[in-house]
Amino acid sequence: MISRVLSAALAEHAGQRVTIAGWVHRRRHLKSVSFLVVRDRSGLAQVVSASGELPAEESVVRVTGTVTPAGQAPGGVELTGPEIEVLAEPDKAPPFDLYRPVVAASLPTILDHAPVALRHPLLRAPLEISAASVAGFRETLDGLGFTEIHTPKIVASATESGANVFGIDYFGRRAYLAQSPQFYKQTMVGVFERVYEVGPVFRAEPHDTVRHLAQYTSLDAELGFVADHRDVMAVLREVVAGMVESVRRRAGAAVEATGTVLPAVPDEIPAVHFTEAQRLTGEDEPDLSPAQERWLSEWARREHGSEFLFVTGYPMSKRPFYTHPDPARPGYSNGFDLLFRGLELVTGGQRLHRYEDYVRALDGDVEPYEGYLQAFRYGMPPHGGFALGLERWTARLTGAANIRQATAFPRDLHRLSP
Ligand code: AMO
Repeated sequence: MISRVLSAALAEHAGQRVTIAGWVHRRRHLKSVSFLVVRDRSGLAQVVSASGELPAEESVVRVTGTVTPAGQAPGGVELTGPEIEVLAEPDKAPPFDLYRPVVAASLPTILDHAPVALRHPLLRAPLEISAASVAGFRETLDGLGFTEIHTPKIVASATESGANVFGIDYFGRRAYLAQSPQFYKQTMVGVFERVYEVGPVFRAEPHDTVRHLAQYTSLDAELGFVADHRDVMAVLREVVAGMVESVRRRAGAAVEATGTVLPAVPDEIPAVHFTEAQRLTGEDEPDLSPAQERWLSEWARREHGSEFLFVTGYPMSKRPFYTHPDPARPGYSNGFDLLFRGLELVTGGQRLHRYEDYVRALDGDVEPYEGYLQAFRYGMPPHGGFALGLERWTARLTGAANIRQATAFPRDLHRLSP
């Protein structure tokens, strides 16, 4: 259970009458006395009442009582002589007992009842870790001179590939839900040099897996004046370290509750070239399979003591058209992935930055991309960037088996509500 205790704060008011407000977490009747445990955003507090009549679990209450030392209570104090005001009564009981330390419900039951299930401290904890991670992402990039941007999620063309894009009707025209802020973040490098975005992206994923969502939160960054992809990887290393540090600082109780083991981020994250990754795994497919990613992660842990591994130099044929080729190795790119605990967590790389290179990459078919390509017609610096999938990060960090445990309201092949 969350170890933070609301009554620890109450201890500073021993002997005084105080008012707290929250939800009835648990009620318990003994022979002559009843106990009410109240939960608020900071933790739990025990209330002792002589009355046998107590509001039901998940009632919203305001309680005024005297702070009294009590060895057995969480935080060493309880409220006695309470006046209890019920602000809202629940219509029915929660789908499972929220006060039990272990969650006695299946994932579908939890997801179907998310608005109430997520009140369980253990189910809420990954969301706290996620929030702390985003704070660390922003903090690190703000410190490096990046500007936060907000780009449209209703767009005119696919960015990553046409295959997994959702089409929508936009006032009678064909439009799409953005698969990535890719084009816009590149464009904004021409304005700010260094930009980032935290926002939803949409992927019409036809696969029902534990690592894919149809909507997820993408942590994107893009920066100008890079020598090549290695400058981007160096920024990514800082970002990941900042996220881990922020989780440690801001979400300590959630880390403890979930048994999360925070990774060490090496000063230099080990990197292997794609061809070397193929040689190591003894495969020669043009992309890495999930099994290869797991194997490589294990290898990095064994050989380099690192839970992170960069794979660089993916074949050009497997990367989107905006990818910059490796000038030294024809057919290979300056694109990379970052693997974390067996899974692809980040994709990034250096991009093309000259207009004529885009015309060539698109085989002259520039018309659908006219808006985006304006940036390149008016001069763009060599640049690159990356995108980190927030839910994958949170799931990997907390050891959740399913990405759906790392978001409040997952969207997938089957799920559209709540
Ligand atoms: P990519 O398509 O590889 O790259 O996505 C980047 C990262 O997003 C996460 N991710 C997903 N998470 C949950 N569900 C999904 N369906 C899903 N698909 C991807 C992964 C992945 O590494 N524009 C490029 C990024 C760039 O080059 O800057 C892009 O979107 O963690």
